[in-house]
Parts: sequence; C-alpha cells; structure tokens
Amino acid sequence: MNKLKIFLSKRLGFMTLLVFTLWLKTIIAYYVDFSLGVADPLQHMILIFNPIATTVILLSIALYITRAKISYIVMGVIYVLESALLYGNVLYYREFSDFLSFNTIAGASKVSKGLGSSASSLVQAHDFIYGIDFIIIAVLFLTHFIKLDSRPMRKLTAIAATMLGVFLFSFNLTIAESNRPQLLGRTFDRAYIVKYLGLNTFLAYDSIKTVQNNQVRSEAVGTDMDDVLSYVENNYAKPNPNYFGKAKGKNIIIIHLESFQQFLINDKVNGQEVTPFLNSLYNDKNTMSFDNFYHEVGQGKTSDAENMLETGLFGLPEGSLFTKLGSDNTFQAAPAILGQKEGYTSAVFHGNVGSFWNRNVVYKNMGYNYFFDSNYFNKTNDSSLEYGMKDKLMLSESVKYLEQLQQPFYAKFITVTNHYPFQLPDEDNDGFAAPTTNNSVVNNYFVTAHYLDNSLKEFFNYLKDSGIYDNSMIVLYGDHYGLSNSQNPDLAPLVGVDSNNWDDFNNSQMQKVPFMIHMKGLKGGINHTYGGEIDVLPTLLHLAGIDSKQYVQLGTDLLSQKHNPIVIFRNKNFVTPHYTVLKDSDGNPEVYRNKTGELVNLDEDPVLKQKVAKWQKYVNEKLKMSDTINNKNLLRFYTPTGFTPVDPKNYDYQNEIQKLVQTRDSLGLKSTSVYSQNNNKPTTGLYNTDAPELNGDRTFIDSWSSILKNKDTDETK
Ligand code: GP9
Ligand code: MN
Repeated sequence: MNKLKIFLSKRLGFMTLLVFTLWLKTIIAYYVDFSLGVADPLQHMILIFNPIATTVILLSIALYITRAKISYIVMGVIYVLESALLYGNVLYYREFSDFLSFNTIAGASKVSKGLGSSASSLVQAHDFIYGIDFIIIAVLFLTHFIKLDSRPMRKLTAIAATMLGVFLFSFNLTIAESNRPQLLGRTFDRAYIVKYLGLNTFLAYDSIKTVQNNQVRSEAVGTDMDDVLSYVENNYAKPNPNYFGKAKGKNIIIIHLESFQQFLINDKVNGQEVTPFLNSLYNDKNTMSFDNFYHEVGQGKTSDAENMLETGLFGLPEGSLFTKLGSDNTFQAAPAILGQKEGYTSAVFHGNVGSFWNRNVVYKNMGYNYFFDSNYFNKTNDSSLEYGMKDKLMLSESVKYLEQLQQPFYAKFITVTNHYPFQLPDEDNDGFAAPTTNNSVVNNYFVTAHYLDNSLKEFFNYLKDSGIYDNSMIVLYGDHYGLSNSQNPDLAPLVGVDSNNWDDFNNSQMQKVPFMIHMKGLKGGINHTYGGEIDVLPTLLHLAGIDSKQYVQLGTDLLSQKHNPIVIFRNKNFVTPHYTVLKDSDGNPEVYRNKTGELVNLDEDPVLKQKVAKWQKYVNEKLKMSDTINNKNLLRFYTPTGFTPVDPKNYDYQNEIQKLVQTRDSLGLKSTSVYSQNNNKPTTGLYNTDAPELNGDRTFIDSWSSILKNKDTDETK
C-alpha cells in the first residue's frame, strides 16, 4: 500500500493512474455502450490496447511543464477533456449509433439539437462509472493518499513518455492495418477506426480531413461553376423519344447486386446454371439487358457505385467520396430529383450498420426519406455474415416496410451476401455444386452468387404476387468485380481461357457487370451499347420522364442517339466500342482490339495513335471535371431551376416505423401505399422464402413488433 502511495505521489505515477482510469472507462464504453462488431480474438486485443497510446501521448504534454502545480492542472484539464469526449461519445452513440466528428463538435448547435431535448433520456444507470473516477481521485488527494510531486521533471523523462506513446501508437497502427488493410486509406466506417485505433485517433483523423477539405472549399468561388455548366451542356445527350417517360409515375426498384460480374450471366458450372433466375430475367423480352456495361468504381467500391448511380458524378481518385466528402457536400441526387419532380418517396434497404460507408449521413444529404439499416431487421445468431444480413432475410424482412411506402417509390435494395470472402454456411446452399479449382475464393464466389440469385427469385415472386411488379420499373446492376485481378488466373479455365494466356485485357473484360432494366411492356432485348455506372442516372431519369439537361451529371443516357460510348475507369484507363486502352507500368497506353483481344502496335497505326491521344484527353478532362465539382463542393453554388436544395436536417432515420404509420394515418384515404391499396391489409403473407434461419417462423416477415420492442428497450434500458 505504501509503495502504491509513493508511486502515485510521483508525477509519472499520477499520470499512470490517469492513463489507467481513462483506459478502464474507455473499455467499458467499448463493450457496454458501443457496438463495434469485434469479431476475433485479435480484434479484441487491438480494442483493449488501443486507448493507451494516445492517452499517454496527450497526458505526457503536462510533463514538459516545469512548475508542478501548473503541470498537474494541465494534466487534469486534459483528463477532464478526454473524459468529456468519451462520455459525449457515449451519449451521442446512444442516439445516433455514430461517433462525434470534428463537424459535430464544432457545430455546437447541431450537437445540442441532436442531444438537447433527449439528452436526459439518454442517460443510463451505469453512467456513474464515467464520473466516479473524479470523486475517487478527489478523495485520494483530500485524504493525502496522493500528494503533489513538486520536484521538477527532467525533460528527458517527458520526452521518453511521449516517445513511449508514439511507439505504442505505431505498434497499434501496424497491427490494425494488417488485420484491416487500407483502414485509413479507404475509411470504410467510423466504427472501424474507433475499433482499431480508438476515439482520439478517430477525432484527430477526422479533424485533419475536415480542415483539408475546408481549405479546398474555401478557395472555390461561384464562377468556378461557369466552366462546369458549359461542360455539362456540351456533354448532354438528349433523350430518345421512344423511351422518354416510358416509366413515368412507376415505382423504381433498384437492386444492387453485390460484387456481381457479367460473366456469371448464362454461365454454367458442371452443366448447372449458376444464376438461373437472373438468366431468365436477362433473356426476358421485357428486360433491356446490357452486355457491354462496366463498373467504374475506385477504392470506394460499393459507395462509389452508389455515388455514381445517385449523382451522375464519379467517385474520387483515392478513398471513398461517401466517407471523405459525403458529410458536407451538396448533392443533387436521384432521391431528391425524383421526389421533387415526380413525388417519389425514397428508401434504402441494407442489412449492415447504417454508419458503414457513412451512409447514415450521406443519404440525408441526398434526400433519402427512409433508410432501413440493420437496426430494422431482426438479428439472430445466424442471420448475418461479415457485411450484414443474409440476402434472403434482408429482402423478406424488407417488404413489411416496403408495402407502407407511399407510391410511387424509389427503393434501393443493397444485397451483401455475395461479398468477399464469399463464405456461405452449408445450410444456406440448396445443393449447388461449386467449381473445383485450387482457389477456394473463386469456387465459393459461384456459391454466393447462386444464393443471391435464389434470394432474388423469392423477392420477384413476392413483387408479382403483391401486384407491385405491374407498377414498377426494376433496375439491377452489379456494383463492381467480386474476383480481383489476382484471383483471375484461377478463374480463367472457367471462362474458357488458358491461365497462362490471361492478360490485362482479360482482366478488363472481367470489369463488365450486369445492367438490366426490367418493366412490363418495356421493349427489351440485349443491348450492346458500351456504357458504365456513370450513365445510369440520366438513363433512368429520362425513362421516368425527367429531362436531365439542367442537372450536373457527367454520364449520358444509354438509350440516347447521342450517348457517348467511351467507358471511363477511375484510373484513367478506358474502353471504346472497338478498343480497350490500358496503361502499362510506365503509363504508356496499351491498346487492345475488343473483338479479338489482340494488342495493337500504335506505331504502325498513326491515325489510331492520334485518336487514342484524343480519347485520353477527353477521359482525363472528364475525371478532372468530376473531381473539381466534388472536391470544391461546387454544387452549393448552383441550384437547377425548380430544384430546392436538400436540407439534411429534415431527415432522420431513427423512427422509421412511426414515420410510416404517421404518414399513412395523416393521408387517410389518400394514402397510396401498397398496404393502403390492399384495404389496409398486409401483403407480407405473400412472401415465401426457404431461408433456413427462420425455421418456418414468419414472425420476422409479417410483423415489426419485435423491431419496435428492441427500439423501446433500447430507449428505456
Ligand atoms: C457493406 C457493403 C460492402 O455495407 O455495402 O461494401 P464494399 O466492401 O463492397 O465496398
Ligand atoms: Mn460492393
């Protein structure tokens, strides 16, 4: 005891005590108040370790101060601020399932709006833990158990303490990056950064990013928009009169096929079709199917695909636009345009946590009315894989919300089971026999794709049986590759290529993803037009009867006579209807003939060489235009006529069920939801799924009471 007393009465000893109590409180918050999705023992270790480094670094600042009293005061202030940050995050998390960012803290009004009225209801019984340390420390001082150490500190000791913190931090970072590569580069999710590196690092990282963004933005002026507008005017392709307005007033259902590549369509393994349902849809006379459609994502993967489809602008050259700029940027996105022009209600269904890819924030800026994230689905032990709910469960549990949406609706379903590492429990496989290459990732990819296909068949059956189908345009697209270039040589024999001959051209062919527009009465067929994700928004708006002319979108309507068929990859490579142009490691163009896959010698074809240079200039210019618009947040300077800028404050995804019911009740007989049109009776009974997790129990499909109950208990616990 005496030893402890002596230790704590040294300045370093006191600092150790503070590091310890802050660590303890943080760990309690991690395990009791936050849900960080810690999966394996290593992640637990990283989590337990991560609060230490930054607290050591911060508290060591006080050690540089020679005067004892001031040094103790500074240490105390840092401790109070750290404790406040922790508890602030605990409260904020309870309300928003998210962490305090630089902007939330800086915009004090927002925070108080967020926490203000409800702050007291957010306090829970065990919260005394977050404050009891102050009483204990005060008592220790008052009883003279701890005394002030008035001896001056050696600078070297202070430096050593800081260095220790820096060393611990580098260690933490190395292990974190090895468990989750590109953690900071791609910034998938705020929760990931907290899980791996702690709250302090998250806040520091977020602050640096915000200040950098703000700097670029502050340099921008309204006249920067002039160039953009004239570019967009030249880029515009007017709608094809045969298709314009063909889907006017119809529901638009977007189905995001996770990691789904075009080569799976019509493919067979051991004589068995991999995706029989999607094949039937692909070949349906009411489906317009594109077979030269490419994904165009960068590091933001799913979020880049979403960004292109919603905004008609590219993602960023590095990282994800959703996480880097999505919190503050001004968007003129599909949900707002459709909502304002044609009265659409918009919703996203996705069985992962809402903060992944910063969706819970970005969707508000895009004007999405509803976001049903994993909170709105029933979670049981076997309902989720790494990236969220299994597709059969997510889709079947969505319809109890879907049927309540006012029509027409613009509803996006983001599937996730066909995601790397493509591991599907055996019980979810209906006996599909995977290929037997030496690469299990390649083999498993076919199994999860097959599962996704089955899930969609169930969903479509419901759409047909409920009548929603008759009144909807259904759009399906693959967001990006599932098998990366490094896996492709093992895939080669399955797509009829010798692994030894597999080259960059073959890799580029693998970037083709499905794009299908299905609607009863639509003149379909296989359309060979070259295009990509950037072209989807103008195509859909024109089908919905909205001219894209005044919006700042960089793609062109795939159905327009004036469509520009140069497909732009985010790394400046590109594909034209005849050539694929990829850069070699020195940045020189390698040009392949699409028909044969052979390499063209440009020196023997000066005319083509010139054309390639011209195309490249166009590609670079377009990407640069997109980056300028996004980085400088230029859309804040331009409001299309008749468009009202989206105010994210009007959106909130906390009480979706109450919102649905309130809207229905207040509209009364005017309610256009499927439920209301069905004489206020649910249609969920029409949903049939063989998902083994449900064990034949329909409760989760038919009733939302369990979700309401969870929410209630959350609020009162
Ligand atoms: C997670 C999911 C996956 O919510 O959308 O994103 P990805 O890893 O494909 O970018
Ligand atoms: Mn994806």
